[in-house]
Amino acid sequence: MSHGALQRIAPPAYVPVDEERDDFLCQEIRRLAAERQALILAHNYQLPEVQDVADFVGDSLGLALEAQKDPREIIVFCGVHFMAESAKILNPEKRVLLPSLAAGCSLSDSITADSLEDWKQRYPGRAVVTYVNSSAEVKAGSDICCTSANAVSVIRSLSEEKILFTPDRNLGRWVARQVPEKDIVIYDGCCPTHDVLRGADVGAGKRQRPDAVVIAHPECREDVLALADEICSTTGMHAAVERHPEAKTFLIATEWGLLHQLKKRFPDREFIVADGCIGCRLHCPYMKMNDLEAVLRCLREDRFEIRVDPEVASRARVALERMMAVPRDR
Ligand code: CIZ
Repeated sequence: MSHGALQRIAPPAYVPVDEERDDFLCQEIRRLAAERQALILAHNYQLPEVQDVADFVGDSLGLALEAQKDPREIIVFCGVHFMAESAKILNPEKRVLLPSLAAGCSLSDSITADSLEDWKQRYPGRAVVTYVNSSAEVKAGSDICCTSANAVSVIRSLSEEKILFTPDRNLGRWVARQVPEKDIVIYDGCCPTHDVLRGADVGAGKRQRPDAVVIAHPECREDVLALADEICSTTGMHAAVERHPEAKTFLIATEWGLLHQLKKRFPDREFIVADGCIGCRLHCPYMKMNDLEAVLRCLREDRFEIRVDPEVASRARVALERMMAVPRDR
């Protein structure tokens, strides 16, 4: 499909919404969640209506921590598979349900336990730092995990100078530039949703709105990051907006679901998806698989339960807990 054709696709944000049906589904979801004492968590990239029905919205680590704090035994995790797995690893005694089992992650799929072992053999003796967008098996084979909110601090916290960073090459390059004292080999994976965006797209947006502040996620390519005023995790983007009290317009280079909370929290500011087509390229199809119908089915039919092999989970937990002891970057 050509770039032009992509721009003509009706952006997902404009799919006509049946408000009456959505209201009914939301009421049913809230009623069943209360009856079953289930906690509903939604990632920042979920559909706006799913974010609105959830008890908490946040990034994957923030949601896993929320699950730890909350006494409820059932967690409905509206996110993608690796996130629900992390929540299960950190909350082994709870039932973690993922509304759509098809909600995977291309970045996470770009590295398997076997391909990690190949890389470790090619680069022996390196500390393995793995982005949380990875399976439980890959986390289990890693020394420490990181998120986009703490990757720089995690790498600085290590005594080893030689690092193997997996699986996101864009995040890895961005981190490596900030920690030049470390020798970092970077695995060749990426998030296709972020990797498709080009500097030229952001440049075009900037020419139309020269006053706009550009906020980009570090999973974006180098040419996008070069044009950004702020580079941060999804949660960090809220603080980034606060750092620009004079700015009225923001170009946001990440999955379009994030704009929902930004618009709610800063109603007097304008947020524009940096792909120039209102989220038709910065659109993660997996994140959008948990629609209201799927969330309701999940509560009604008690599916799909996430299970992690206990031995894998205990090694993955060590890598996650080592990371959690390191503060966020900012
Ligand atoms: O860790 C997360 O939730 C992801 C995928 C990105 C972010 O920046 O929050």
